[in-house]
Amino acid sequence: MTDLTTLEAELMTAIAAADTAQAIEDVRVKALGKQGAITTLLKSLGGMSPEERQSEGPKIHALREGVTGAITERKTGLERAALDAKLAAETLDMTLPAPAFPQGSVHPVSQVMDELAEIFADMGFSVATGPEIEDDWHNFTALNIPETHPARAMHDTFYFPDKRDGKDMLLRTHTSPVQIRTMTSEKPPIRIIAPGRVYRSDSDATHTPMFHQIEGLVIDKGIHLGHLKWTLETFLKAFFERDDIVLRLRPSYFPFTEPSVEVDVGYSIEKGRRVIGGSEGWMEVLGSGMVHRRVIEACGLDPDEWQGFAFGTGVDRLAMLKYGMDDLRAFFDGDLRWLRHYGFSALDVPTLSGGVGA
Ligand code: 2U9
Repeated sequence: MTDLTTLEAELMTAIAAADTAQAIEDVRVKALGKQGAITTLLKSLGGMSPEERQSEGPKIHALREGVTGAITERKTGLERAALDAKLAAETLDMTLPAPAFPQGSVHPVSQVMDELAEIFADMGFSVATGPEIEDDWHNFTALNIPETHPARAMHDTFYFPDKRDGKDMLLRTHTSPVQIRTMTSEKPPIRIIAPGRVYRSDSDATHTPMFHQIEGLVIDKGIHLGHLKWTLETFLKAFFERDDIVLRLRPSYFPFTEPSVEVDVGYSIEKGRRVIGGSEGWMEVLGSGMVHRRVIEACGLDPDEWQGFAFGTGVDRLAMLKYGMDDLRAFFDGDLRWLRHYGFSALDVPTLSGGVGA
C-alpha cells in the first residue's frame, strides 16, 4: 500500500518536473513501458491470491489511470507552450518597409489593341483571330487577288519554301484572311474586328517586316457607305477622345472593296504640334470600302442578298498618332528605357473617358 502511494508521489513529481517532450517520454517509459513500474505491478496481479488481487487490483488500475492522465495533460501543456514560444519568436514586424519589386509595363501596341477592342465592343463588334501562317487562297485569291493580279506584287510577301497539302504557304500580309475564315464558317449578320500581327518584306523608318493591323468587317442586309462613314467617325471620336473629329473620304482602289475609300482625319496645330481634330491639315488613317461582290461570292454567300463594308488600319501608326511617338522601329527594339517611358501601368484600365457615345 505504502509502496503504491510512494510510487504515485514519485511519478507525479517526475511528471511535473519534466519540461521537454523527451523528459515526459522518459517518465512514461519508466512507468508504463514494457519494463515500467506500473506494468510490472499489473503483471504481478497474476501471481496473487484471489483475495489479494481483489484488494490490490483496483488500486493498481487506478494508479495506472491517474499516471496516464497526468502524462497526457503534461504532454499537451508542453506542446502548447512550445507553440506559444514559436509564435512569439516568429512575430512579423508590419512596420518594416516592403521590399521594392520590379514591375513591367503594358506595351503601347497592347494598350491600343485593348482600347480598340473596347470601342468596337461598344458598337457590337466581337474580336476574331486566325493563323499567322496562311495559305494563298485565304490571303489573296478569296480577296479577289488572283495569281496574275498586280496587287500580289504590292504586298512583299514572305513565302515558305515548301507547299502544304499542295498549297503555297505564306506569312499573312494583312488580317483580311481572318474575315474570309469568319465568312466561310459563320452565317451573317457578321460584325467583327480582326486585330493581329502581319508580315511584309519591308524595312525602313516607317516600315517594319512585322507590324500590327486591325481590320473590321460588317456583313448584313442593306449595308451602305453611310454605315461605314458613321462607324469610322464614331470610332475615331472615341479613340482620339475628341468630338471635333472631321473625316475626309477620298476614292481609292483596293481589290477587295468596290467602291474603295481612303479616310483622312483632320488635324490642327496646337503649340506648334499636330493634334488630331479640326481641319487645318489632313492625315491618312484608314483604308476602307464596300466589300467587293466577288469576295462575298468566294465565301459562298449571295451578293444580291448580303452586302457589307470593311476597313483596315495600322495599330502601330494609331499608337504613334495618339501617344506622340515618332520612330516605328523603336516599337520592336525591346529597349527598356523606351518601354518604361512609353509603357502603361498594368493596373490601369483603358484610359478612354467613357467609350462610345460618352
Ligand atoms: C474582307 C473584305 C474586305 C479590308 C480593308 C483596307 C481597306 C486597307 C490598309 C490600311 C493600312 C492596311 O495597315 S495597312 O497597310 N488596309 O486599306 N483594308 S479595306 O478589307 C476587307 C477585308 C476582308 C473579307
